[in-house]
Amino acid sequence: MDKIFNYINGELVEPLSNQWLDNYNPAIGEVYSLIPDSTKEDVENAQKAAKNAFPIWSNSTIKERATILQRIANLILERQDDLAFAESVDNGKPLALAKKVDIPRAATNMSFFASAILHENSESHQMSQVAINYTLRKPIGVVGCISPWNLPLYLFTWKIAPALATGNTVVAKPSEITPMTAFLFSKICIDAGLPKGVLNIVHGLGAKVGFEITKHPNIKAISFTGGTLTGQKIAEVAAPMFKKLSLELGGKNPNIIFADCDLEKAVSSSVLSSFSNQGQICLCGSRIFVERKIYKVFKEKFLKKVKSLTIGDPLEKSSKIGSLVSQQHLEKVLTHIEVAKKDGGILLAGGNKFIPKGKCSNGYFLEPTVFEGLSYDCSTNQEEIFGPVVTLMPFDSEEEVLNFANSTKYGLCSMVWTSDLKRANRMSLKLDSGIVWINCWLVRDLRTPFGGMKESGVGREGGSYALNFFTETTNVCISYD
Ligand code: TXE
Repeated sequence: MDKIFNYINGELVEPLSNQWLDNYNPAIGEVYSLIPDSTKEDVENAQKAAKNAFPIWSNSTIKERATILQRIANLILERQDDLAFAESVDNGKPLALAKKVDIPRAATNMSFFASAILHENSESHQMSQVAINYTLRKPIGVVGCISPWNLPLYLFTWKIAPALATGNTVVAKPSEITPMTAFLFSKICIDAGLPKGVLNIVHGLGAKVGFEITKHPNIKAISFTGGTLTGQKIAEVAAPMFKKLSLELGGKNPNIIFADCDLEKAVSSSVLSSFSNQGQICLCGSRIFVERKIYKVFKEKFLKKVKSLTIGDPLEKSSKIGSLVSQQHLEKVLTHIEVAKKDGGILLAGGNKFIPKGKCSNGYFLEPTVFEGLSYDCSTNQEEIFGPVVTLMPFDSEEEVLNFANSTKYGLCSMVWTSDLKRANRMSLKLDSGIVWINCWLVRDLRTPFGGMKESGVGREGGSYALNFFTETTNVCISYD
């Protein structure tokens, strides 16, 4: 059985406890590797390594840091086939998706921040004849990066890249459900010549390793992506310690379709925003609101495409829908489907476990599921399901659909389909969302602010937002006298 090792002080090491956790391949429902069941002592060693590495790394030049990050990006691309295969096996997502999205984006994360740090500028403020102010941005020290299982290497590198680029040293924890690509990433860092202790990866359970990282007094900032409930737990520990916190949490995103939209484009994009990655993306549009006059035609076209989606072995090129990430998550999503039925939902597609023939017959597969006839305020339309389950609902006015859209405790992203630019701007002003996509979905410029409001999180990632999060700011005022 393959073993995954921690990456501490530049070495691949076993957990001090020599205790291991099973790592599943969700498409076949079997354990295929073991991950360290790390403890407080492993986190302590990682933190010490990061602390010892900080003076040299923080005093390196931005050119030196940019060069190493770019070398890591190049090695990700060189090994992208192995990384994509590992991601698909670990997460259950189609291999084609891992090849097209996850791994290329991980490389882009590294190269983007390798370049961003070279072009980052800071402010100065002239006080006429009195004085000049300039803003210094300095690395914080040892920082913690904790990431989820839905886009494992993509979200892991999205945090690590800006943290390293700004001269911090890192203690990172990937999800225990999808640890493999983080392990392969640690080998890439060694091969790229990242100095020992600059990045440390400690595998293990959230409530153990994640908790120890969050509460360690020498880990000065926490960048987290995951569930809202976990975000609350992290904040409870970190806030009284006055740690900087970046929390990217759940979503329940409205996908709003006006009658004057490009219908074919709206339908095709809505299939992707509903079911990509088996609906396990915080940015998925799980509530589809359609202007009444086109509701029938949209529903027909949408359902036709949904029912043609091929579910099956994620390694098969033809598979559009892979397995969910775990048995536990499959059960959670099935429970939501039962609740939707009890709430009076009319099942238009899916709703059942899917059992492929052959080697994936024990995998955690679920049919893409579509409901209509539910009220906007029922739990199915209020709670994040994080699986291939969406609801359709007609609306009659902008005011009505804004009320529906803004009714949840989340505020991550919204999609608006319309050919009326004034309406698009009006809606964007009024939607409770950190991101609004007009006539598109998941179009990403990494310089833009990324994140949500309400219970979708605190802070923004991306571009200067990430570089500013991972630095402390000093204003220096020099008198002219
Ligand atoms: O996230 P978790 P999971 C949502 C989605 C999903 C739910 C749970 O609703 O069903 O979150 O998913 C670590 N202290 N999203 O289980 O549990 C954990 O080990 C410190 C939306 O992935 O939040 C993992 O590394 N760390 C999200 C990471 O936190 C802790 C994407 C995320 O785990 C911890 C994924 C603790 N007490 C899930 N408990 C998005 N917005 O993209 C756990 N962890």
